[in-house]
Amino acid sequence: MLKSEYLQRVYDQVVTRDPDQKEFHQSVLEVLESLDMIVDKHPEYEENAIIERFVEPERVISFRVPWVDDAGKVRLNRGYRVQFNSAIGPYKGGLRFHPTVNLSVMKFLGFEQIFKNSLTGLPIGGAKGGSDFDPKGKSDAEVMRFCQSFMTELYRHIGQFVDVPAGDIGVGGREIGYLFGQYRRICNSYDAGVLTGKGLTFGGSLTRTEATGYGVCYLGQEMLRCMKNDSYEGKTVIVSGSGNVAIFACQKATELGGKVVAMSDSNGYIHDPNGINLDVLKDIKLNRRGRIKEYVDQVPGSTYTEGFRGIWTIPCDIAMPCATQNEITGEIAQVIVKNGAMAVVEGANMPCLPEAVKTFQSAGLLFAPSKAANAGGVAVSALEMSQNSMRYSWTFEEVDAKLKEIMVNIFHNAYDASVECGVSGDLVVGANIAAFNKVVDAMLAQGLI
Ligand code: NDP
Ligand code: 2IT
Repeated sequence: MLKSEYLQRVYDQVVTRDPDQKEFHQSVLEVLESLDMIVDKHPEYEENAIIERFVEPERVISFRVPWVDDAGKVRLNRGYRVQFNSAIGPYKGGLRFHPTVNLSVMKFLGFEQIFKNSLTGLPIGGAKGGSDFDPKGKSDAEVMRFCQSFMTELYRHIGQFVDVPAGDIGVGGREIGYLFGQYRRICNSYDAGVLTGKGLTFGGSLTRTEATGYGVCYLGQEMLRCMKNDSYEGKTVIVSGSGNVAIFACQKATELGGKVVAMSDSNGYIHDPNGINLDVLKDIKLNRRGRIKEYVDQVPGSTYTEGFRGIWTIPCDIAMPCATQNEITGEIAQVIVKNGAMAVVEGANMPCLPEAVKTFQSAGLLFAPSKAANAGGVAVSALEMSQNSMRYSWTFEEVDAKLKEIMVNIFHNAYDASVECGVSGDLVVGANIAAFNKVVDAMLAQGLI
């Protein structure tokens, strides 16, 4: 139960309106629990129906995506774009292609994106999109035809000043290339800033590929430094997942002196007590689109175990879940605590269930929520938009330095907000409040929209 009657009423309405949208309810409740600490001091929120507006997307687009497979059979998927909030800038957020995509998942991700994008300090609103299409096992030609069909509808809803999609699960450089090609063909215009995560030969930014994973570690590093006078040096680290975010989180954690001993995919996990060999991992995942179990064929001393949640039974100092939402349950969190971990840094969006977050926090672990910790990807996306507008490219080192500065600022803004709220070091509350304040200011200043 929330203390504020107003917030409880808004939450009840969210649940009543869309009773099946469990992931969306979860992300809304977490934010309302944070706002519960400050809402009494802000009668203007209720007077202006601010929270009601905040939890209702500005626009939801759902469309059919027909495409032809290699056997000549017509297939059909469902596409979405949830344009959640554009108070501080054009809608911005990734596209996810995965069979689990539905409106609840799109709305939770779009809602989280409003806060994350606000925290970057850059002028970008919140959105998310995607499809229940599964790129796994599809040929390049099938993926291309699907992307072309997807963009044939999406193009009319996006634009560099309107809405700027990027990648997420199942959408990487290959997919963004096909999507951009189709956008350009339909619009007859080289609007590079309409998509981010593009290839380097057609307007992409250096460091975008690495940005989310690097950013997770930069934020983790600042958190360890400021809150425990510590670092990644000599720490045992576990990174779940083995996609874009996980690979570059593993790389940066290793560069910072940590030893990553386990990674996973949706089938199982590998344990390599000597530290993950990144060359082998990258070759399997990035060059061959293979499965993580292939790692053990090439690296003596490593083992593979079926089932992706078992990874958390391995002891570690720093846990970095970088696969997908709701991976870490309350029970798993207790195991992580019992094994002596000191910090959890969320790379995926909402990978820890609420009871897991509470378990970590009450056991005194440092906890960096995804909204803050994985904002580096979208931050460099916004830097890609800047470079596209300037018709200019920064070097890898320049973008990396800006990314680091942004992540350090995000930590301090969230930390300072937690102190102001009287819950010093609770970065969940701090990130929610710091992000919310900026968006609400912009909403109030712009009148009833
Ligand atoms: P990828 O598609 O590159 O990789 C996803 C990884 O997570 C794969 O290892 C995949 O395993 C695993 N995974 C996906 N779904 C499930 C599932 N249902 N159960 C278990 N494992 C699963 O995606 P990203 O690395 O880009 O994204 C990972 C997370 O990071 C997501 O939560 C995403 O929203 C978030 N994120 C991504 C950003 C980006 O810039 N790409 C930015 C900020 C956040 P398998 O191969 O078996 O499916
Ligand atoms: O969840 C995310 O922040 C992303 N998938 C990246 C979004 C973006 O626009 O770069």
